[in-house]
Amino acid sequence: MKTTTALKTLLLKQELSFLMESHNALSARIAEESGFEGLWASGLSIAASMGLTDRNEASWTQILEVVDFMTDCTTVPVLLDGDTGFGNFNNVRRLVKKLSQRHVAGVCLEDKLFPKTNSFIGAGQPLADVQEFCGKIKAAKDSQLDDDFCVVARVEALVSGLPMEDALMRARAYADAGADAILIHSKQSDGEEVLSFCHQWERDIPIVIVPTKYYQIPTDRFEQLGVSTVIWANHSVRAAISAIRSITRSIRQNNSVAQIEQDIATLDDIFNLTSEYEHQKAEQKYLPA
Ligand code: SPV
Ligand code: MG
Repeated sequence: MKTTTALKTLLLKQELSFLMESHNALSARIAEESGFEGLWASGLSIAASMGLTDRNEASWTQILEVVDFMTDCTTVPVLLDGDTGFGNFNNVRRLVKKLSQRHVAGVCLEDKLFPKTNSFIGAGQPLADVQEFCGKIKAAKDSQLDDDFCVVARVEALVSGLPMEDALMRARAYADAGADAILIHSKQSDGEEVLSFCHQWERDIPIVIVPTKYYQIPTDRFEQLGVSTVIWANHSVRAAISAIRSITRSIRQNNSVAQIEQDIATLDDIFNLTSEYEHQKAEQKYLPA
């Protein structure tokens, strides 16, 4: 199955689907190996792994390069966090064309302004004009090279402190503009506003959520309310930071690696993850004996 079709199937199926954050090829490969059926190429996590803020400091072609390595070494679909589309409708057209060419299965576009700021920073952030954002969604849909490429429209109204009616109005407008799914985002830790949004959502198109702050709500509750897809948005890069910090500190304190050898991946693990052994077989096949 094409990865675009696989992502569309994940979004449309009755049961809850899960996308795991990946920020480079290695984390993508590990997420697939762990059984995830789809990946979230997180803007925050890719930027963090470059040592940059989540404010569009990295250019869109630098992001494209990272996501290209991710799709190259996996078979599951990748949904790219496309932020605000890196400009206006025209930048969106170019982005979607290049993503389609690189076998990225879909893009998520959020209704904020370029350069964006992470949703968990500061108070309310200015939102895009509804009609202008609808134009971006239409431009994205008109530019996809594959019929099943998915455009997820992300509603930031609740994050910006606007009332539920605004969030619903925006989501309906984005659905009308052709979005394949709506991502409703929230930074509240009790998850109530997302539950309430789902309760009031009357359209057929799928809802995607990112329970980074309201992680204590059992996923069953979202499934009961008809949520389609849950994104675990930053847990791979956060795991990497914790593990790297702990091991690095231990090496520094002990001037030795003996005490941590059992706690880290083996070299063989690296060779497996990077298909080293396949290369050895290929040498036998293609190099003169
Ligand atoms: C990301 O992973 O970059 C996201 C999700 O956009 S969040 O950080 O929650 O805004
Ligand atoms: Mg992001």
